[in-house]
Amino acid sequence: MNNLFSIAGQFALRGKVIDVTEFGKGNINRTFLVTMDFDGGRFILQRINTQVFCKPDLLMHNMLISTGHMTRRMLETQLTGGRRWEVPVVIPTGAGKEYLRASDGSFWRAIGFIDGSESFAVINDCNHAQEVGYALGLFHALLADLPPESLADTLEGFHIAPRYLRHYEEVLAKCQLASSPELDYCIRFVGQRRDLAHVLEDAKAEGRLLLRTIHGDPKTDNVMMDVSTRQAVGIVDLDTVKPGLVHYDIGDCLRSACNLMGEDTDKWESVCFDTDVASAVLNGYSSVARGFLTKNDLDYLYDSIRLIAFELGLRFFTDYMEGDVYFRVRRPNHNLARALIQFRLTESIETQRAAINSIIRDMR
Ligand code: GN1
Ligand code: MG
Repeated sequence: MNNLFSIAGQFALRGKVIDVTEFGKGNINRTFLVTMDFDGGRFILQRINTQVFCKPDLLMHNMLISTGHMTRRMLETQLTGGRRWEVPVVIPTGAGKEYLRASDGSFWRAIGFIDGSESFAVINDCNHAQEVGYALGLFHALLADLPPESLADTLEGFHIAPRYLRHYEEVLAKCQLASSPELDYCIRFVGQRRDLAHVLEDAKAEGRLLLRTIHGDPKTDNVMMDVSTRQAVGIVDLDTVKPGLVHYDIGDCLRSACNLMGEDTDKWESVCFDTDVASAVLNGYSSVARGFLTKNDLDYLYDSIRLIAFELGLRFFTDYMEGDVYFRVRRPNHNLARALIQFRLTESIETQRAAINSIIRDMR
């Protein structure tokens, strides 16, 4: 704890650190809320997981480029329509660096806390869903003219589903786990959907879908909501901002928002995809970003919703079989339980294909 105080103190530009508490439920990095001894003095301190992000300086490079671009675009355009919108701010160390490498080699960075805001792992109501969609749409709109090549690839293979499938097959071939009904269900589940993994990458290779600047992880937890107006005021967690398909983002946002039982429920068999929430999210998204979605983009939306839920299940399941080397687990078999939830969600998406396509048709 002393160590955390001293690390936080190296970022604080004025005042004294009075509290450091673990914050949020991140599966990769460790996040802390730091409180200072003056009114409103709070910021976010993060220890970057360098096993996952092996070039953390690239992460900060992307963050500075993307936040700088968004801030300029907000000033130059009317995209926010006068609404409150906050772009995360990198807080430098006292020595003027955007990150800190501690003596034990750990990598730390600080980001301003968006005052008067909070976020939720599960959607509260349709207004919340609409706002989550709006936040992602505004994020895409603000970055629409940033050439994706100006950003580094901070996490090679991220959201490239065929790579996850290949890795899964290698891990499965070596897996020594004893058979169980859940394990067998997951193996069968993946086996029946091998073709699905290629859908977006094939469309990308054929030039039907184009690379853009994406968020990479727009789950509902990452959309900050103003505590009094109940409007979205920012989107945080910019570590996976990089070139990609907006489909990864839209699929990820929907697989998160439309699962009202959350990513961690113990009743995985009851998980379902809520189409009213999907409609509200896509409505909010379209209100700011409909303009840059092409016909091809819309043609692949259903596939992306199905794929990203499946892909996350596959990533959790592979990690379970590999011995929890990627996602932080909080209990035994946690990654298996997480995988079952995403697979069940995928099935629910499949059975509601017509309803989801009808929502997408309304966007045309
Ligand atoms: C991870 O650590 P966190 O919660 O921001 C993961 C996302 C998953 C998410 C599922 C870099 O994000 O891809 O969708 O868990 N991030 C990375 O909760 O792998
Ligand atoms: Mg994240």
